[in-house]
Amino acid sequence: MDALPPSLHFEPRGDVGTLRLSRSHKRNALDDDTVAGLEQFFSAVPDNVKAIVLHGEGDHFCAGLDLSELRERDVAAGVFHSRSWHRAFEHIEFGRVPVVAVLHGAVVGGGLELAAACHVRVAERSAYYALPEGSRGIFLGGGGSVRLPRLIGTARVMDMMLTGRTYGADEGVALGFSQYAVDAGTGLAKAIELAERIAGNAPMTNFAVMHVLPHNAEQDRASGLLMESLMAAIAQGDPEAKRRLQDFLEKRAAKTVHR
Ligand code: 1HE
Repeated sequence: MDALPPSLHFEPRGDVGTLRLSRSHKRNALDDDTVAGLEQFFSAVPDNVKAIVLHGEGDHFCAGLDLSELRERDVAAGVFHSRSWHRAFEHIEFGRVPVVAVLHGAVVGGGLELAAACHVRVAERSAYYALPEGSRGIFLGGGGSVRLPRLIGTARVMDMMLTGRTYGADEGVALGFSQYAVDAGTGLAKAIELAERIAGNAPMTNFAVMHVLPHNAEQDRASGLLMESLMAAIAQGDPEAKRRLQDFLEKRAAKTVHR
């Protein structure tokens, strides 16, 4: 793996890897180097890593776009800048392995766009969500206008951007910002536990979940159903699926129960 910028810190932990936004003096605001580092990392996740946990150093997950870099940019540079975020975040959403984000403190602007590109979100109770773009005179640029309405609904995104409304961690679970809310200081451990579960799945199943579900949410019904049949056949034809089915039929596998 090529060297990452100092604002990103990767730590392998067996099947799971953690990637930390390490720019807490700027509240993990995303500057160009960090966005390029995210693209570089997620386009070449180390082969032995099966799930990633993304978290932020300090008191905040991410304060969004580094506003100090915005001053110098003209219109054309603005388009290319936004496209660079799109490339990086597409590598997260449609990469090789699922990504679990740990959210705490500010999850705002581009920080919320980054969180939305991840597959599972664990929010500590300090987490809050905001889209201050409206008040800063700018717009979403990291895919948020596409991903966020699908996550929390167009009307809610409009309200957040037009009126500056914010949401907290607990209501965030009910509204779709995150799938989990946990106590302060426990988010990383919870995310690692979830990532280890994810890493234990057959890789083809994780691939199918990450790639087919979002596409099927967007394409027409007939194409979606056909895609599902093709993916189901590919997944079940994999030797890993055969082994797991055999384990169940010979009573070596865990039962599916509700705890
Ligand atoms: C920053 C940034 C940033 C902090 N760009 N430098 N995002 C926002 O509009 C959120 C802006 N940030 C804040 O509202 C606050 O910083 C926080 C609520 C997140 C945290 O407050 P606090 O009191 O802990 O920290 P602070 O004193 O405000 O900031 C500490 C330092 O980080 C300070 O720099 P310093 O050199 O004076 O120490 C801040 O200037 C710096 N900092 N946030 C640059 N965002 C692809 S389009 C996406 C569009 C967007 O993301 S718009 C939303 C931008």
